[in-house]
Amino acid sequence: MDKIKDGWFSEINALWPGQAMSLQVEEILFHEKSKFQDVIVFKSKTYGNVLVLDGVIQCTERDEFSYQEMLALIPLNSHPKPRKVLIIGGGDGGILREVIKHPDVEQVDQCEIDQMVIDVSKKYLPEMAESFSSPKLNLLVGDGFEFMKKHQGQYDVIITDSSDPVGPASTLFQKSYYELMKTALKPDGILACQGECLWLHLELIKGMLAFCRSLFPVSDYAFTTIPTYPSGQIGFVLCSKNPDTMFSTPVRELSTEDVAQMKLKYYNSDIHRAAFILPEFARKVLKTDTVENGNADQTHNGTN
Ligand code: SPD
Repeated sequence: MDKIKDGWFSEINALWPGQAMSLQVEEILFHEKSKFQDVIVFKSKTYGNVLVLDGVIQCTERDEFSYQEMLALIPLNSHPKPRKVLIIGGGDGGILREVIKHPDVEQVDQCEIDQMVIDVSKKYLPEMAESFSSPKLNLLVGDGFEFMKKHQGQYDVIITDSSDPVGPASTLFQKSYYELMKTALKPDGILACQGECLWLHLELIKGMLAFCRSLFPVSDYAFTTIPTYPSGQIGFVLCSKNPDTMFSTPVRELSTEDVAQMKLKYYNSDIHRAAFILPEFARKVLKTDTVENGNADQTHNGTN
């Protein structure tokens, strides 16, 4: 609770030294330690209810849609027929809510390690957690590594909605985790993972894309803007086992009617394409191995 002082929550963390996002607190709704982490939900003055894990903002009711729509729909709309999807993490339910909207999705397996995150989200973040009742969902509370070891070659799309690379989540940013996801995907499967911030973690992202290139024929990085994540920006690492995947060109274009019917507030097909266009300081570092085919300079690596 030392993160809340004089009615303000401040997100102070060594991952973003010298800066902190602060939100004015109206009421603390929940605070307990689970088996895995410190869990806080507070009502903020201007961002609705806020979920905080180990002192780090995971989502606010006001801006969560930016992250959840983009992390779910960029990979789904890059796959020609995403029938079976696995979500690792994502205990607030927001990614699931967006995945369920895709008309081709028939089954979603979700593996979240912390039951407390699911429970507080159902109670305090009901609009994010609304799809936990979906008949398409098979929800498992447990370890994602163990789950994938037992479910090899099964998924069209795997989405990892993790917290930051400190403590237990740090393994989700390592090569061995991507190797495991590769084995859990079908031969033409796609993965998308929380991929951190260009302004703060460029070297980490560079390292991740380097091992992705050694594992997958196609890999790329896209980003979204979101006021309550550090530096207002967060990205996604995307990999495909199918050498024909072009992440920056959605295979499923959404009409204005589709966007309205799916109740999307951030994602549309134009912003899907735009999400891959990087500022020069990042492009120089991340887009090293380019294809000259008129599309965004996504990496095609010659691996399989
Ligand atoms: N710096 C915070 C990154 C959090 C990413 N995961 C958020 C979970 C939302 N479903």
